[in-house]
Amino acid sequence: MIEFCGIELAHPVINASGCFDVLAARERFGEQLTRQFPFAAYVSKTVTLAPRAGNPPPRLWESPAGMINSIGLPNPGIERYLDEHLPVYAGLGVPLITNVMGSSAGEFAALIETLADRAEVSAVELNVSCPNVATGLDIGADPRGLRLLLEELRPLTQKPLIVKLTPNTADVGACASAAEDGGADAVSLINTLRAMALAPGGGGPWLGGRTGGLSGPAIRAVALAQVASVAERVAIPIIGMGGVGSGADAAALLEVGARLVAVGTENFRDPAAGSRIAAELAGVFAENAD
Ligand code: RRO
Repeated sequence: MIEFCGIELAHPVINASGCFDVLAARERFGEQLTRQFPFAAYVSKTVTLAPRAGNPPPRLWESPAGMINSIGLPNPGIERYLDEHLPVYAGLGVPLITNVMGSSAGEFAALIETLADRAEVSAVELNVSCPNVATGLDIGADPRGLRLLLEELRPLTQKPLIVKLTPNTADVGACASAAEDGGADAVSLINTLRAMALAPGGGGPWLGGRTGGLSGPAIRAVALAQVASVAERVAIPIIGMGGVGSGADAAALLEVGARLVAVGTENFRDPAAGSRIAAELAGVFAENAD
């Protein structure tokens, strides 16, 4: 058992927000998914107060050892999330972490207050780091703004607050430390790195949102460096992610200071990645114990 912000988890491997669609997986894999859910906790895709359609297509670009997404936060809004998604997520048999994003402190506050008395939700992850929307982004790269935001949100719920940090900043350690000072219970990193691809044959940017976020093995070394530097700055637990595709990758993030590891882009290549990586990680631990 792993303890994380007072929550008991069977192992240290969870999914990265937006990278494992339970509703789609249930259609494909049926009840087996809920009998043997691959992750120790489920992190849902970012939800906002009002519904959002997302960015215009194209939304994906495959790059060497990775991909660039410009999804733009499509989601049904918090009301439909509670009515339609929450009952399914609550039946997965693992703790649920709901990821939320607001474009102002007031929107974040409304989301947190709405979730505060929902017993199905074990923790809330604050997305201050999506690279694909015009608003809500800068606060994650501004240590003072981040501390003030957390100070405002902290009294609104007893649930653990996890701050999803942006890698698109010169000093991620300062942002993590500010989140901790403001009352965050944990930090998670890294979100995607801002990136761009041009349309083959000309015509400007390929992605409908112009720029997007780079993920996958291409960012693994960046994630390792940023998690290591955050671990030197904060005492609160860290969820490490970025290019994790194997138990060895997960073990590396744990070695530099992460408490949990999240699997993101690898889920799109291998829908069974969660259980495979958790098993590989257990193998790494067993080898090290010998
Ligand atoms: O939806 C997205 O475009 C998105 C989000 Br919310 C995020 O946090 N990170 C990302 O790479 N894409």
